[in-house]
Amino acid sequence: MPCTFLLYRKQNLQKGMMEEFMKSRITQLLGIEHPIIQGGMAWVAENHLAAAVSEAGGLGLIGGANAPGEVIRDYIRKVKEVTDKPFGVNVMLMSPHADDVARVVVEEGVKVVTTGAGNPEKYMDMWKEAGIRVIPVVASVALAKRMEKYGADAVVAEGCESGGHIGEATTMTLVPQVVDAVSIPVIAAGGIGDGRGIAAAFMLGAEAVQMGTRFLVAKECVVHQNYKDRVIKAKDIDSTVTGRSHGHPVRGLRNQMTREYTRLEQEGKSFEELEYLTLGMLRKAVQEGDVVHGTVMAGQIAGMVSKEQTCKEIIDEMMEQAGRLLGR
Ligand code: TUI
Repeated sequence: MPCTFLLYRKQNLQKGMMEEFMKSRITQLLGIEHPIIQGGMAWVAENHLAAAVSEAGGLGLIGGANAPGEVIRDYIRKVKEVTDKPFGVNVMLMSPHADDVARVVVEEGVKVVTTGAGNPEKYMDMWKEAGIRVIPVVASVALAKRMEKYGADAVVAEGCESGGHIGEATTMTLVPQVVDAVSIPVIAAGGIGDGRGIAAAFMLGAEAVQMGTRFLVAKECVVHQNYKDRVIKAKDIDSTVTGRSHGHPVRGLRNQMTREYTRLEQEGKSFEELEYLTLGMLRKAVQEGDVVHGTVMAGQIAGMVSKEQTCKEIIDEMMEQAGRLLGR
């Protein structure tokens, strides 16, 4: 697969159209200015964050998480009230409400759907018939190929540097392997937090990036201040993965809860026995600011996130840096 971004770049430089810099099949497909997608983070990515990212020229996502369909319908309507730029919804496939959310996005005329934590095959026909751009998040080449076969418009290849539910492969190894395996555009995710990461992702063949952790500390992000402060103070090795022994690996910042979880996991406790430690604990951290007992999902780039900024400041700064590195 030739690097589509470089092709665009050459054509555009020839035409002298510098404003077209870093356009790709993804910016075209989604009708967005910058190749930046905000992760659909559970409990975090609600209407304010999604609208702010979209207004700043990226693609804002509402995170479906474990929320009922009607909550997501309300978020969708609130985003539409404040922006007419494109935005999307992430359907978290492990949610008990996934069927409802999958239907609500069709009813509300959402243009872009991403999926996470599973295989979205059973919804693909319904979404494609509704004209929705479908972008599954994948953690393996096998699922990327399968999604292409089922009509996905693009895939997000997410490496295990990401926060939250993760796969096994790193971004550096997964992205080029997925790029080589499919013809649809690939969006890189996991461990990308600034313009250097964006430039590197494009060099791996990605045509856009998805970022969560950097947007966690955006001024428009409603996550509790304690959560933001914890991310801002985090160092390079402050995240850890719990749940590997049960096949549900989740990356978050180390705290009393993750230490206890790890200890019990090493003792061989079952998933059911450990569930009490995490049930409702993401909400507790995000909304109540309990970053000691709560689940503080964040990716490995937390160590690089040093200040609160608006979504526009974050996106403009990263695009400027990426542009400089890629020889604008
Ligand atoms: O989905 C995510 N990240 C998430 S979802 C989430 S909500 C949650 N809350 C508490 C516990 C667990 C989750 C928090 N973070 N990222 C996308 C992603 N999808 N990463 C990895 C995958 C994935 C993994 C395996 C997708 C498909 C898959 O296998 C499907 C199959 O059938 O092979």
